Amino acid sequence: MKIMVINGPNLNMLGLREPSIYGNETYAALEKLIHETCAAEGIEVTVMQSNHEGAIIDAIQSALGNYDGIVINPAAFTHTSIAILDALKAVALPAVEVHISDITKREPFRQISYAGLACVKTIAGEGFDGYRQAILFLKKNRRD
Ligand code: CA2
Repeated sequence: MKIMVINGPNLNMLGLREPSIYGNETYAALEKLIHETCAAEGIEVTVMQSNHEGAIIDAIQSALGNYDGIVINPAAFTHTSIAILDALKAVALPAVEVHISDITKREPFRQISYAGLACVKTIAGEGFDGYRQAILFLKKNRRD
């Protein structure tokens, strides 16, 4: 099984600011957790982060025919990007939306998720462990 993990804008700043919301751990630590989880589960993984909406759309499109599922934290683009929603719909791969914080308990503008409309599951407020849960969910619900 092969999955793509896509992280949106500013997630590369994790651990450097706002530890009360996103914790003290760095983006490098998040990548390590994802690689370790996938290695333990026998899953091949590509992890990417971009601050650019178009690069995220290109990554989603490139998953078609090459990956079995997507884990995506579109970060702030979650709440604004119909283009990312359309890309997820276009590839129609099983996708799980992850948010480190609980977006349902934050500002009203964070409670709207466009990307989530094309995802089979949303995991929010579980910290970095949400990525591990998303990977396990994709493995368990793998389409053959
Ligand atoms: O909770 C999440 O994972 C978010 O997707 C994170 C986004 C935010 O815009 C979403 O509403 C929820 C923010 C990404 C990282 O932002 C940082 C801001 C300051 C310091 C470090 C990271």
